[in-house]
Amino acid sequence: MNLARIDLLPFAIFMACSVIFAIVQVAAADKPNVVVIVGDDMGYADIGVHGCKDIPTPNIDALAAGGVRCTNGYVSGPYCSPTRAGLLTGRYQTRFGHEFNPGPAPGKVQRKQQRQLGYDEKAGIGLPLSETTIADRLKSADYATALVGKWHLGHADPYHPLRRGFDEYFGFLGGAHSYFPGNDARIFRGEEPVEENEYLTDAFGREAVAFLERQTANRPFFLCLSFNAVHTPMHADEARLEKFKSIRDEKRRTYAAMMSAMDDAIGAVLAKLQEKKLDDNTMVFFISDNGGPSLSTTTVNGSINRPLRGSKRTTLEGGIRVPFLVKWPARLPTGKVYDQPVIQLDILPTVLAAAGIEADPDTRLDGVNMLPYLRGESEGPPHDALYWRFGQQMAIRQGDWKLVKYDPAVDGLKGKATQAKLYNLASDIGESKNLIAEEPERAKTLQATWDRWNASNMAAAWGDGGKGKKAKARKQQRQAAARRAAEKIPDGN
Ligand SMILES: [Ca+2]
Repeated sequence: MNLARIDLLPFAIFMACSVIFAIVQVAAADKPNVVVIVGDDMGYADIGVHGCKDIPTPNIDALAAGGVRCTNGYVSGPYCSPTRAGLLTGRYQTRFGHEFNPGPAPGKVQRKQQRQLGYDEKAGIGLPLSETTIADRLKSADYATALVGKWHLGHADPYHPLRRGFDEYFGFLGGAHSYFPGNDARIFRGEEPVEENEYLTDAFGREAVAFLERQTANRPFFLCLSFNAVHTPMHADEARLEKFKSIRDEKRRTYAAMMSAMDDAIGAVLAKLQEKKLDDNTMVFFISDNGGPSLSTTTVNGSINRPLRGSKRTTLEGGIRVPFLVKWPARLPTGKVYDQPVIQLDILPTVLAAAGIEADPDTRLDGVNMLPYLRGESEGPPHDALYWRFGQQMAIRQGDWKLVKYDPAVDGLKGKATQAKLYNLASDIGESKNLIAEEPERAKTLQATWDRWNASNMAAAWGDGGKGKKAKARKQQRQAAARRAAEKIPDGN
């Protein structure tokens, strides 16, 4: 027997393990950290780098200066919950019935779709459990994951952020929330209701910073900082209101103060990344979940979408084109402006590519990895076309052309949706000159392309996209209102 060989065996095993451990450590250190910051109901015009004059946003502007600003950045819908569903899955939410905001009371007409998606009727509705979130995927790759802020993807237990891939959660489950303490509305840490005494946007900033404080370079992390600012209710603190006393319109003044609070919180997050020397290898995304609401039946907040036309709730540019910034000093250019259309669905595949994570082949992702495009390595547009469906409204953008049926309330009319209209966004960003009579063939082709895409969608699993009668919808609203009152959970849209 070779004694020397036996003696050396444990040492060799130890050395081999050390090498493997070192490789794993290096790989973990190489994986970028990810921070996704979501604003709520922001106007396209309301950041400094988009020309805003009355509301300084130095920290959002710094984010743009340190990375890439996507001027044609979109979200996949004009409402809160659907676009958050798209963000977390990298898939058009219409593929899985999440076309509208989920309410607590699902309607019978959509039960078929709900059964198809595996809903437990007693458990309520939310982001279908058939879907895998970006947090699930990153957690599986050993990321530390946290959500701070608004959820709006289901109140019920199975849909709780802690069961959708997030290790940590601080925030509220509904679509809107008071910014001031004392109204008994629930803020949760994990699953425990907590008493929060700070102005809510400041509290979300504080919690995001505290999460970053606990992170090290040894393990990558994913933080989703999901503000309800600048969604209604219009609540601002006195100090920030004082800062904007020169703005005469009261709603705009309050909006400015709320924007300023969000910008301050973003500044604190960026400063903490820098202080911990984590900023170089941290990807930071910033989007709004939909455009600014200006239509009278939306959550009007004083936002401005100029030069875009339309509002939250419409498939015109004002509802779906949003501030869209990406910063990753280690791998992306700084101060770059990128003009090809991208969409929030791209964030998930971009993050997975950056982290070297393969998406399971069974999942059909709609987003694409933006990195080669933003780095200038791939020419041409990342998408052949982008698509929207929101009830009777629709839109497709292919190149500079857009075919759209939008909410007629924009034109002061009633009804489900306008006739299809054709716009060239390169020459008419404000969608004012309908070219459908001049370009009928182009319109027909765009409609056919949208129809092919739509064939792979399913009917809405809830909301006003079904064939429910008005009385039933009113009953559902009454039930939802009663439940919110009982639980003191404000809801929004
Ligand atoms: Ca929103």
